[in-house]
Amino acid sequence: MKIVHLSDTHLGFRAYSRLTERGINQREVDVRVAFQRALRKAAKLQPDLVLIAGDMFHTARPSNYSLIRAYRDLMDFQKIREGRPLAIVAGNHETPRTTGSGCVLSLFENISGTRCVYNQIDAVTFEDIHVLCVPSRGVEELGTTLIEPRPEFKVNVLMLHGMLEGVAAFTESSEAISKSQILRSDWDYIALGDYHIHQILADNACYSGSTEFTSTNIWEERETEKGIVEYDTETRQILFHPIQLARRVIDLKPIHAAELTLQEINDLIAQQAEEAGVDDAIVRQRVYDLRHEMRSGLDAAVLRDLRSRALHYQLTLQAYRARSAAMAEASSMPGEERLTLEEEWRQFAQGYDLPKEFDREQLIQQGLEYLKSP
Ligand SMILES: [Mn+2]
Repeated sequence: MKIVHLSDTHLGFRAYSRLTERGINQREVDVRVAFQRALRKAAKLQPDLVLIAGDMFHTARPSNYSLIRAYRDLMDFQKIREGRPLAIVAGNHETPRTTGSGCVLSLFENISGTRCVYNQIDAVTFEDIHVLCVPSRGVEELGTTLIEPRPEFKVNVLMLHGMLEGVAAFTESSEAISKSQILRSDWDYIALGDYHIHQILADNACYSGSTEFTSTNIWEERETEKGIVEYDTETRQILFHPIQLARRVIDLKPIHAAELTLQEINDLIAQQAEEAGVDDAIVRQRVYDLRHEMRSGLDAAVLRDLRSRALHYQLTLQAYRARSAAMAEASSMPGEERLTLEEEWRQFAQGYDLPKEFDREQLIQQGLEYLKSP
């Protein structure tokens, strides 16, 4: 039997300030395009079962733009598939804080062949297929629930939205889900969601990863591909299919400014951007060890031009600090890259739960202004 597994499409995600001609946030359109491409690829593979492992939506109350299009896209998808099984679990992003307010996913159960699980651990069945679903809200029940295949079904699938222990460095061991409870070879397949980087955990288990760059720190996943997973329960083979993204995410080489003149720094900023080609891309340029008095000498015209051409051009400045030799050595160790205050603020603000009427990018810029002022 053939399964297609996708996850973390984050429909309704918004970032940066650029709007389309119709006034929709450009990134909100980008994630929708990625969703469509993922579904198109999935339909071509003609799977018997499709799994969406959580965070289909970025928020519990997505905009009408994203909600209506997601509904249409899945209607079309299921029409092409003639109503073959589609199971969706809720991730943390689309789960409302209280159960009483209902979940947006319940709407999608009106589409033929579609079953959604959002409140608790629950199984959905399609004839001889059994899909045990653990939505985000069900994770805390794991300790008291038996998670195992049901032999009376021909195919047994486990779908879970949550972080398993050891998957990412930032997972607190107290919050992580025990691997031994979830990863068992007697499942025909284990579809995981929540972690945005595609990761294979066993021959029958993986995170498909997100379909666009939507996490709080997109820079840590910039080298990875986005896509969907195809799985064959007979051969137990995981096959990753990348999807083409709407725009590039470019992390330019950091400029180490301590020994450079202002002219050299400005030239490097312009030159690196030119070589990479920043038009319509999401770009970060880090400048390390910049002396305070040089800040105001950065070429405003060049930066203005880059900011207007890129979808987002982020200049991250780290102030020069006189360091002891030991500290300098420690900070140049590979893998150890401290965030600047600006980066930390940006990360925090990207993930912060904001009331709808606030423009996140404006808030971030405002915060950055405050950090700049003496
Ligand atoms: Mn997610």
